[in-house]
Amino acid sequence: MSKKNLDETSKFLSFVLRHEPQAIGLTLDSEGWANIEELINGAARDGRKLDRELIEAVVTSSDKKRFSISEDGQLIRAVQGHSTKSVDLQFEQKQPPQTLYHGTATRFLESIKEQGLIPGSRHHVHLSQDIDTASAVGQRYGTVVILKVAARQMEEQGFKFYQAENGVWLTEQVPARFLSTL
Ligand code: HQG
Repeated sequence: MSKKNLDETSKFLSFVLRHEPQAIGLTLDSEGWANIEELINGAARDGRKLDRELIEAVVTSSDKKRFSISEDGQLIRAVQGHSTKSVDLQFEQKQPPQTLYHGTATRFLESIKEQGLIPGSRHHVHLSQDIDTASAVGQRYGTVVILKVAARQMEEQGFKFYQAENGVWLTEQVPARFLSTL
């Protein structure tokens, strides 16, 4: 199992389990779970050879722990990052640390200063607990800039925070007044 195969499969799983399950005729339940057999069959019809061993290797090797498999081994889901409307993960509300971080690209800054952080096509704005992670996230889009989010202050003012299984912090939006550059 090559790293290339694992990476490509991880991207494919992100695509179908977060964004477009219908692309391979897959249905997710409201908590984002897909049946692994159906996933394998749907992928096969799309010309992509998946098997349980490969799927399990992707889940175990994922640096960000993007996916989880149900206890009975029948189902798989992405733990965060969804855009598909059919899924509404019931995250538990959790008190955030004083400060969280958001890595973005300099070209988005002007718009962020006007609108604050908005989820775009995803269900939530994604925040990181440490600067290194935020930096890696921001680099995907260009010259990185790290924003500090006054998370605890937001929470005190009624904004809700959630933490996905893999540690990523989520909230609906971050108004600009809670943001500062690092
Ligand atoms: C930006 C990855 C203009 C925002 C990562 C970001 C993360 C605005 C981009 C996860 C804006 C959205 C999510 C505004 C926000 N004006 N731009 N008002 N508000 N933005 O990919 O947070 O590898 O949807 O700063 O690790 O970058 O896929 O979100 O640059 O956890 O598992 O709009 O994706 O995880 O981009 O990344 P994204 P993100 P995976």
